[in-house]
Amino acid sequence: MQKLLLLGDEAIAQAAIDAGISGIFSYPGTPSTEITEYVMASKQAAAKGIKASWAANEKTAVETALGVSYAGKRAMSCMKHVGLNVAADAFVNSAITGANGGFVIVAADDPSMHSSQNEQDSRFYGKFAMIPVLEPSNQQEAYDMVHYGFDISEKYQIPVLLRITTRLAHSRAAVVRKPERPQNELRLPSDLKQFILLPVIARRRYKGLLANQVLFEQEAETAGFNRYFDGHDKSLGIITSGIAYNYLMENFTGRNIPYPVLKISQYPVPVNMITKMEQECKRILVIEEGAPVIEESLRGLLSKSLNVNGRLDGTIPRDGELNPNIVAVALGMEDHRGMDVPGLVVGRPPSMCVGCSHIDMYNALNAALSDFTKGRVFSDIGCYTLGALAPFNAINSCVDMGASITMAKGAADAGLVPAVAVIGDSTFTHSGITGLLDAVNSNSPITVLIADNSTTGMTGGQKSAATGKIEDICRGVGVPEEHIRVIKPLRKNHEENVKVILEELTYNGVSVVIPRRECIQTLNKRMRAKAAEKAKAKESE
Ligand SMILES: Cc1ncc(C[n+]2csc(CCOP(=O)(O)OP(=O)(O)O)c2C)c(N)n1
Repeated sequence: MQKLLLLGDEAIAQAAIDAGISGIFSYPGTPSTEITEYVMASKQAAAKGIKASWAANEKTAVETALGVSYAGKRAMSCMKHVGLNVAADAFVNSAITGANGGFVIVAADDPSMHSSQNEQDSRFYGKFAMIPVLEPSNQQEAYDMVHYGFDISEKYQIPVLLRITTRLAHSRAAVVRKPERPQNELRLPSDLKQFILLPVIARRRYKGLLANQVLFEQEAETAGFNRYFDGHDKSLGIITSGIAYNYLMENFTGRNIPYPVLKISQYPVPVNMITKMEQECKRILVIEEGAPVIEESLRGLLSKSLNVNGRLDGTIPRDGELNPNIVAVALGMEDHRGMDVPGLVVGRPPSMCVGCSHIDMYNALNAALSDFTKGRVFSDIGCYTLGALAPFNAINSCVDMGASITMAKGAADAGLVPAVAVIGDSTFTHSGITGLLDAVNSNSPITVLIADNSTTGMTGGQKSAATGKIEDICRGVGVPEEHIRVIKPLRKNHEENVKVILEELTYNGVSVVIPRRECIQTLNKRMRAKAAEKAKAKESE
């Protein structure tokens, strides 16, 4: 079969195409974005008519994919870990409705918060929803697990969660492809009431989900992704999972480990394999990327009080991404940390691009707010969050997508008037609209700046669902027409922009100011593509 050099994200995307998906619906978020981008750019996917699109948010993405599954076809939905919080209602309930066509949800966790606001472990969500969870340790396994995930999803009529982490998503390795499968035919569920979660149906379905747990456990014992490797030195047994398995291997030349090793890549945890290790070994070391999910579950499983080391007792740091060196230290081996980065490479804090429209927006906002006391700007997640840094020091919060408007409303309702929200165009359609409706319904005195650079800039410039629609949405939600103001954030317009913002700050109700100018990165990209097209046309003349 063909061998390809792929990122972990790309391996998942290629596998989804080969495994016969009919649709992929996602919302961008590092480190998951490249999965959907790969399918969007794939000629193979286009030829197969696979639908690939960015949804307004992760919840709408999961629900759309569930609709594809309802229709009997295979679907995938991808997001970063915090995206699963947004999709959680649909995600957890989809475990009760079950799947019809195969349904795989990919959550990409970001230990050490390289580009995230928290460090959460999506395996908890899988356990919470009581569905099978797959956790690949390398790119090939990621590819294979997508095929297997669709298999068990259809076999047990259940959504499957594929959990990856940053290092796997963004590193490349050779991947051997499997034969392509055709897409499913349209085939509605045999029980047309299965997806109606009225209590009487949901109770029955929930009992079915509980009954299936034993089958999911058997799958985890027998599918071959969970493996027990024997070792002659039983003073220690090692349980490891996902990418952490590779970090363990890197510490032993020739991959010769003296201790028994249990590699867990499929959940629910394989109880029989764990019991075997408990019986054989004096002590267990748990090495897992993310939260101590396996380690905590051991506490309920082990019959005798065995010595268990891991993140919970500090043998491994409680937070942050693992690496081979941390694993070596946990094993009592030599600390082979490399040399420190020499002073030649100076750390570079993040900053907005030269020419970014957000710079002019913050200059105008800061000037407009100069006569008010500080601490009244609630921001959101996007490139404009960099307004927190010097020289702007312009914002006072960034919590989760959409929280700018709702927090400003809360603060205004509590008496902080005026309160300001700053939200990007993509974040506005992701989670800002309902908060704006709440503010309109209570006529809260807030001014909302919707920073419209007509793209999802932070994650690399994906299409924004808001483009061309923001004024209509605000009008539809009930913001008075005369308090929806569009400004062009440019240095030459500074005085005029300050005046507009100031006028709206003094309005005693909900006002919206839309600083609108294309993202400098997407503008440059567009210009380059145009120039290349022109040059090509000239060549062929
Ligand atoms: C729930 C959730 N999903 C996805 C992300 C990743 N993410 C961070 S900001 C952002 C959108 C940024 O776009 P926009 O609001 O238009 O602002 P811009 O970066 O273009 O200024 C995304 C998708 C996230 N942090 N949280």
